[in-house]
Amino acid sequence: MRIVFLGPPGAGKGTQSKRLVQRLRIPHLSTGDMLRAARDAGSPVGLHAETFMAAGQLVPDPIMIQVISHRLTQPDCAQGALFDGFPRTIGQAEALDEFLAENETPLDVVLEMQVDLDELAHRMAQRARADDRPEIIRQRLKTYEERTRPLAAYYQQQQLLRTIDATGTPDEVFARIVKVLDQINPPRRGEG
Ligand code: B4P
Repeated sequence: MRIVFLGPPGAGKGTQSKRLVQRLRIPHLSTGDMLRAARDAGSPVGLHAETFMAAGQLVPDPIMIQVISHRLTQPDCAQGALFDGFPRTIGQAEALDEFLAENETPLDVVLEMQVDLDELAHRMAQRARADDRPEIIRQRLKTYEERTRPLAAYYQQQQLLRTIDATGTPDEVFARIVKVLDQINPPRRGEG
């Protein structure tokens, strides 16, 4: 399967992705993790990206498209992938559609995680990552509203969008995700 996780910062995309890739046995493509790894390795792309991440802004599309396209050409992505935090702009979504169409590997579903603002702020404050300071959190939420929220309509139009109530415990959220995925792709006997 090819799945996109959409949702504001702190919605639990990373948390749920880690669980889901274990169940589905597909690679976890977290652009946030890729950028942090590149930054920690001191690569030019990573150091450039850090200036945007630290300010709560999106890393420019050309960099992100290059990063994800490179990753998608690796053999483990042939059977499927979980996109966690990509795409985040219409430009990224169009580039992904183009890449997947060329390879005849379309998306199966886009899961939009919904959580209210107070809960998001609370979750991120507890995590205490460098970009989780209150003023940066506000900027990241603003960036999400302006640049990423429009993707819900984009994927709705393609009839790929499913919304997930992402409040409650991680177990509760995961159960809702599995239920939606089982409706799309019913488990074979013996699985589950
Ligand atoms: P990401 O790493 O994608 O981070 P995120 O959106 O903040 O987090 P996520 O939703 O995964 O939340 P998590 O599960 O960790 O991006 C970081 C930055 O990288 C971006 O701001 C941007 O600058 C850059 N970037 C990444 N991709 C990009 C792209 N495509 N284009 C441009 N720029 C890009 O959960 C958060 C916290 O909540 C955790 O502490 C977790 O334990 C907790 N939590 C999760 N689920 C919970 C639950 N059900 N109940 C209680 N707590 C919960």
